[in-house]
Amino acid sequence: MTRPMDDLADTAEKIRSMEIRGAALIGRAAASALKEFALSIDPAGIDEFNAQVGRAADVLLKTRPTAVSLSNAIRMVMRYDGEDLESARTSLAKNADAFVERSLRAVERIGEIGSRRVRDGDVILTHCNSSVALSIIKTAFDSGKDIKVIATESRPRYQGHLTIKTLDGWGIETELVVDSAVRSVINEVDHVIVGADVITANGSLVNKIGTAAIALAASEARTSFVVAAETYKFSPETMMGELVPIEERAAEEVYPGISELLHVRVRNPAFDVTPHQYIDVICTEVGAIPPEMSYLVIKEMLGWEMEGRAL
Ligand code: RI2
Repeated sequence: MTRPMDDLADTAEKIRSMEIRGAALIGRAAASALKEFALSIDPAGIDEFNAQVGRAADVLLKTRPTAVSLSNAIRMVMRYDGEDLESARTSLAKNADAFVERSLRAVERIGEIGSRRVRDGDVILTHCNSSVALSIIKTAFDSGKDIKVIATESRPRYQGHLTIKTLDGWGIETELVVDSAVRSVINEVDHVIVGADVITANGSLVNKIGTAAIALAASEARTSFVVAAETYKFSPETMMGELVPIEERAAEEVYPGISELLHVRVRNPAFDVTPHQYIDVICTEVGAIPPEMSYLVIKEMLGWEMEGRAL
C-alpha cells in the first residue's frame, strides 16, 4: 500500500512534468488529489487533519506557478468546514467534487455560448491545446456548421499535435502550421479562439507563449480574437495589484544538449500576456463578456477569495 503523501506527490510530479496539463485539467487533478489525500490520512484529530491537508495543498500549489486554476481550485477545496475530523473530511471531499463538476459543466456551457459566434463556413485558428477552446469548436461542428481549423504547433512542447489528433478524431478539417506562419495565414481566418491560463483584473490574458503575437497579427488583420475561459481562470490576486508570475521552464525543452554550448542561454517562458485591447470577447460559463468586465467577474464569482485580503 502506498502512503497518502506519496500518491499526492506523484500527482504533483505529473502536473510539474506536464504529464497532466492544461489549466482546467490541472485544477481538477489537484482538487481530486486533495480529496483522495484527505480521505486516506489517519490523523489524531481535527488540528492534525488541518495541518496535513494544508501541507498537501502547498505541495500541489508549487507545481505550476502561473495557472490560477490550480490555486483557485485548491482554495475552493480548502474552504471546508466541520468541527470534528469526520465532518471536515466529508466537507473537503464535497468541495472537491463540486469543483470538478463545476469545471466540467463550465467547459460544456462555454462550448454552447462560444459556438454561437461561429458561422457556417468559418475558419478558426487555435493555439496550443485548450480543452475549452476545443469545446467551442466541437459544439459548432456538432451543430452542423461546416468549419475548418488551423492549428499551430505550439513549440516547444508541441501541444498543437494533441489538438490536431483530437480534431482529426472528430472529423474536423484541420491544417497544421508552424507558429511563425500565423501572419501568413491570418487573412484566411475568421476567428482566433484560444484558451486561458489566467485572466487578470483588467481583462488581459495570460496564455501559452506565442498567444500575444497571434493577437497582434489578428488585430492588424481585423480578425476576431476570442478567449475561452471558465471563471476560475480569473485571478483574484491581480485585483490586489499582484502581477502574474510567468513560468520559466527548462532549457532542454527548447534545445536538448544546450549544456554543451558554453556561451548560449536558452530562455523558455511558458506563457505571455495579451493586453485586453486585443481581445474581442471572453467566453465564460456566465456569458460572453468584454475583457473590461473581468473585474466584475472576479468580484461576483470569486468575491469570497477577497475576504481577509482587504487593504
Ligand atoms: P484548458 C495550457 O497550458 C495552454 O496555455 C492552454 O491555452 C491553457 O492551458 C488552457 O487549457 P499548458 O498546461 O484549460 O499546456 O482550456 O502549459 O484546457
